[in-house]
Amino acid sequence: MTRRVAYRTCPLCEATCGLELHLEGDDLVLVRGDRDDVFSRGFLCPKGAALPKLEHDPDRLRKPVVRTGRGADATWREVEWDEAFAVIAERLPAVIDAHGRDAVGVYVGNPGAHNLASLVHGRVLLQALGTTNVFTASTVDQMPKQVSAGLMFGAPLSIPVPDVDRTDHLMILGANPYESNGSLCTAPDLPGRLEALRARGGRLVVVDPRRTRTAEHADEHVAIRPGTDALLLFAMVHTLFADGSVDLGPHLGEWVDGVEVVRDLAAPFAPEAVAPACGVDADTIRRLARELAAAPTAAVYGRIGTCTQEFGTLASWLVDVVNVLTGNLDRPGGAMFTLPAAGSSTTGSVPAPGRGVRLGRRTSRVRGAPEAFGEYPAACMAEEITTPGDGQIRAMVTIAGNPVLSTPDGAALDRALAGLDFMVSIDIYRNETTRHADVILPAPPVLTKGHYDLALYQLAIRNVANYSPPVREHAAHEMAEWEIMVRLGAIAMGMGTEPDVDAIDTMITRQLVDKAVTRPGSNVEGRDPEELMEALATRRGPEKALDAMLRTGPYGDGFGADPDGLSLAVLEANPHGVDLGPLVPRVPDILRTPSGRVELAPESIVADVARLQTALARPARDGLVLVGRRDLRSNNSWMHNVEVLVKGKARCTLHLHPDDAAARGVVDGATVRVASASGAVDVPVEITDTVRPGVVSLPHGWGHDGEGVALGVARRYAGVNSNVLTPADALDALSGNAVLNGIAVEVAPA
Ligand SMILES: Nc1nc2c(c(=O)[nH]1)N[C@H]1C(S)=C(S)[C@@H](COP(=O)(O)OP(=O)(O)OC[C@H]3O[C@@H](n4cnc5c(=O)[nH]c(N)nc54)[C@H](O)[C@@H]3O)O[C@H]1N2
Ligand SMILES: Nc1nc2c(c(=O)[nH]1)N[C@H]1C(S)=C(S)[C@@H](COP(=O)(O)OP(=O)(O)OC[C@H]3O[C@@H](n4cnc5c(=O)[nH]c(N)nc54)[C@H](O)[C@@H]3O)O[C@H]1N2
Ligand code: SF4
Ligand SMILES: [Mo]
Repeated sequence: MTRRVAYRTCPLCEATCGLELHLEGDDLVLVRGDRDDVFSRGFLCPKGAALPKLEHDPDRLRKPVVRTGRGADATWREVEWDEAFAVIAERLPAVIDAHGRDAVGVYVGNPGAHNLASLVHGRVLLQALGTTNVFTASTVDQMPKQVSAGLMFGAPLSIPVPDVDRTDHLMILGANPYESNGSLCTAPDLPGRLEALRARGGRLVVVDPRRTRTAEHADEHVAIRPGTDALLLFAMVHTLFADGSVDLGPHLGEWVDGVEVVRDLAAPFAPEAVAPACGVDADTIRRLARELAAAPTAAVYGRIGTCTQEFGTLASWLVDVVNVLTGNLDRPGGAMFTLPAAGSSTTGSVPAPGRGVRLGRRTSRVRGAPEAFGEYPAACMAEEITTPGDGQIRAMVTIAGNPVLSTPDGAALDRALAGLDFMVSIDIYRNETTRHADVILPAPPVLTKGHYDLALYQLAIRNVANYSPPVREHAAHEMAEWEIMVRLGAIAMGMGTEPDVDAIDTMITRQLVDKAVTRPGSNVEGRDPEELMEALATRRGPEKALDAMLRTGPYGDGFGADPDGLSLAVLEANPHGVDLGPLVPRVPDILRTPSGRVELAPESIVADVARLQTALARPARDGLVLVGRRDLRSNNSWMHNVEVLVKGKARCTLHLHPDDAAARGVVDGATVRVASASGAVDVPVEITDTVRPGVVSLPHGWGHDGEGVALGVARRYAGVNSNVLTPADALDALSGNAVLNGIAVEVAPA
């Protein structure tokens, strides 16, 4: 059979690597890194290379399935799409009619952020469902950063990224890009870029309770106590003020409000005051601050470890406070804002001020947790399902998510889902979560999807644009994911099972076009929307909307206004991507705060500092705390059914320091019981001094041996669900983000 080659961006993690796909007919047989990719230059990790195995996985759902019976009596039946939608149309609107729209809850998982269909049409599905009970993986992930960025800069995705390729000094807290390949910092081959930073004489400092591979490749590793990053960063701020070395730089100085407030807030957090809590001595803290201030350019970057903890928003905020105070925000080599080609809310030419962000417009029914950007904490899901009363969730829609393994108190959520009146999932597997669904609608294989990283290119360390067309057509039994979403939305709107899919699709793009022609200063301001829609008439689905976004975006062709500008056609002609250059300063244009300035001391954040002070005063607790970890060959909960990635040494083990092991009489390889306030798991132990004493580490996303889980390979490497140990009541107050790291646990021989 003839071989052909196609290019596409890897959809599996945030690194957006270019893949060279080798196909025999429509069959994917080999994946290589695309050496001509403008961003990734041939980089590839084992997950990308395993894409053929994922596409061919016999356990993948190929047709919709409908469940009858529950638990041990459940049976699953493959059905045609018509029948699947008929079942949904019979049961979902019935829940809405009887109990109102809030009786339907939605959970959107991580792959949704890597999926153009979900980013464009998923929003329409949420609108169609019309529920306030929206949950996503964001509140077990980056919500604190979105809150701090929203309050400081005026929009939740105005998140500064470290200018890794040009910086002289990088301080990383709570991220391990040697395993994760980076997050909120889109940078293919981030490890290689860190090595290049050191090779050109730069300095890399890693703050992590574990000596990770990233820490091993750094100039310095600071083994902090979990959950204390806000204290450490505050002490660095304190030092900068005490030294008189605060210098915002001429580029930024006049655009920042609140510097004095921050100075006063930092007063109680002297290095000596925080050192015992952080487990980092005062001299080290002072030196870390001074090195940052002295470096020609520097950036501080915090990720999962700084977000999914008790003071997630404060730590996320302080990361950027330090960037500002050292003069490194918004300048080359510092922490900068991307100018993406499409999909940004801050690339219009209307300058600041803006409306800013408002948080806590509603509170959750059961515990009164505030919403953030339209979502309630994922940690509230189980109680909203099980607590009777008005507004109780009685049906769930899950899209590309596995919250039973990825959100707090997974065991409670598992039980809650089992008691729903109705559940529908869009997924590719019947796993720990989707086994509770009455209907699972299978997303089609990657090869059928067009791909553009609408979300991740907003956080890239270079301005890039790369579109991958579908590699093959849908087979007869496959349905585009955007069409699945449109159909599901139509059913929720009471439009039945035969909606006019193209009319709904066209409406989505029409809304974008209408906005663009009325946006002052846009490259199509005042144009006739009909004319623009005509130019998009040959496109369908997410591509139609994407083309509109690209053409009206900051590099766009403005539908003829700039013949050299970007459009989807230009990206189609450049299969290795288009490099739009290094990051450029964006202050003040990017600012959308009501003041039109950088808010260094937003009110709600200032108010939260009292909570941190209380923590500083509380006596140190003896005993162990649990943190997570990631592995290069794994991807949250869902790539464990690919044998080449899971085989070998067991991955789901508890890392325990030799001193802590000796104190408990635990030997390497023994099974221990790890118990927290919310539950217990039995897991094999790996004794290692890569964790600091007092800290144990267990990866999340495992525990695949449940009843009804149709993952043949993963079942053999089941592991345990670490989120059984995550209490659902521990949240970062401002963002509603779950505290997944720094959990008090006890470990004893099982
Ligand atoms: N303890 C602890 N818990 C954590 C974390 C941690 O560090 N520690 N990390 C958190 C983080 S950062 C995240 S992002 C979350 C992830 O939380 P989730 O998003 O809930 O979990 P995933 O494992 O990413 O599940 C992805 C689901 O999408 C399905 N899927 C894959 N491809 C597609 C597709 O193309 N279409 C559709 N429709 N479905 C698809 C998979 O089968 C799987 O069911 O976990 C969080 N949980
Ligand atoms: N191979 C692989 N790649 C992935 C994923 C995956 O599951 N596997 N998941 C993807 C997703 S959804 C995301 S969000 C990103 C996450 O990307 P990263 O943020 O790089 O995630 P981790 O590798 O979990 O690194 C977090 C680090 O924080 C440390 N840590 C824990 N608690 C604390 C603390 O209190 N303070 C400090 N300073 N550090 C702490 C942990 O020891 C860990 O090394 O990775 C993405 N890429
Ligand atoms: S690093 Fe991420 S984007 Fe790159 S090949 Fe691996 S999984 Fe895909
Ligand atoms: Mo994530």
